[in-house]
Amino acid sequence: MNRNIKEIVSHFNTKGDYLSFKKIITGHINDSYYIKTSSTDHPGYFLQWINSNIFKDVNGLMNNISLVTNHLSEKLAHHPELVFKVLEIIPCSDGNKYYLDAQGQYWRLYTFIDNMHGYEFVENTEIAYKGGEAFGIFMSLLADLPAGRLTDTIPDFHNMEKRLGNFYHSLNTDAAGRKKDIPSEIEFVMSRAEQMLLIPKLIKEGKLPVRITHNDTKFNNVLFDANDHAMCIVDLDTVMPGSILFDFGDAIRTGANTALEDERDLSKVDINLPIYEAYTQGFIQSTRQTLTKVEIENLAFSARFMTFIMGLRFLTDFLDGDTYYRTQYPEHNLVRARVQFRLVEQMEKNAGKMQQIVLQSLGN
Ligand code: GN1
Ligand code: MG
Repeated sequence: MNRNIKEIVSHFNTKGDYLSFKKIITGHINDSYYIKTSSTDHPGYFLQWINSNIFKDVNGLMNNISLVTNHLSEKLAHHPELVFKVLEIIPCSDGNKYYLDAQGQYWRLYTFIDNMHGYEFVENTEIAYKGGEAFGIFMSLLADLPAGRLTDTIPDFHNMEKRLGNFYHSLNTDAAGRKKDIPSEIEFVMSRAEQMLLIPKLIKEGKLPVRITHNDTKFNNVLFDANDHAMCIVDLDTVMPGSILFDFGDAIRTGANTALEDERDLSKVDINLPIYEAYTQGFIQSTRQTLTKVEIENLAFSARFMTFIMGLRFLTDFLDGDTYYRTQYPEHNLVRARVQFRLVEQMEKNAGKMQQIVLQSLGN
């Protein structure tokens, strides 16, 4: 794809003239760039190409982000004790929230959040606590934004029934001829499929509340400042109606894994219980007023649920021939799936302790 970044940026209302760009390697879906302008008192911009093969309704998606960021800014204005930053959408010169180029590609621009860092790997329990607290605050601040105003940017995103259905379909199709390589992973999925349907069942029966949730709470989506204060929640593409369990679970999947998402040495993969405990405490601290009994009962299990669903999605994409996630080598999705499944096993072994930690954190 031919990308003229300078030309693309020229359609947005920037401060200063375009000077240069730098590609930022992050995420598996969109492409990101840092944009430097001639303005000396501006941190620059964060340009993103939005993958519209995955996000089919970019207009709805950008409306969601606009509603959410406006709501957060208003709420924070009334809560001076909460020191947070909110992503700022930079509109195009015609007022549009995104730019659709002549090749049919979608672009958006944010103010760059400078002097912040995220954690690919959570280094200590203090960081974990603050991350949990921040994601909890994010959700709590959005609690009074009517969920019906947001579009589902990816319908059935964490719907296990649908994800299992897609997996079985890909297994039957075997588009890339890879089914023969994964007998033990198929067995892993089959043996756990039924228990994983508990959460969708509770949602269907109305026993788990549907709230506005982030739905992609990788730990590195919390940005920390130089003093390690959790300052900003980023990656808002999937903020839409969902269960709080999705947000808790995905943060544990990423933050409390002793290894990275694509570690080849599975012996390094384990659940880091002290990090899990600290995250749980921080999260409960900021959500305890909101959490229902059924949510609490399933909080520990949600970590396993989200780890399983990500493993399932990586494995499905491996079967499909890597059509969804960006990969760096042919078996990358399989490596990712194996890490998730190993982590599920480790969580199974520690299920009792994980449940106990939730209960203890509520007592604090
Ligand atoms: C994708 O691109 P990134 O890293 O923000 C995916 C998430 C997965 C994640 C796995 C829209 O997120 O659901 O958890 O990869 N996002 C989408 O690392 O599918
Ligand atoms: Mg994301």
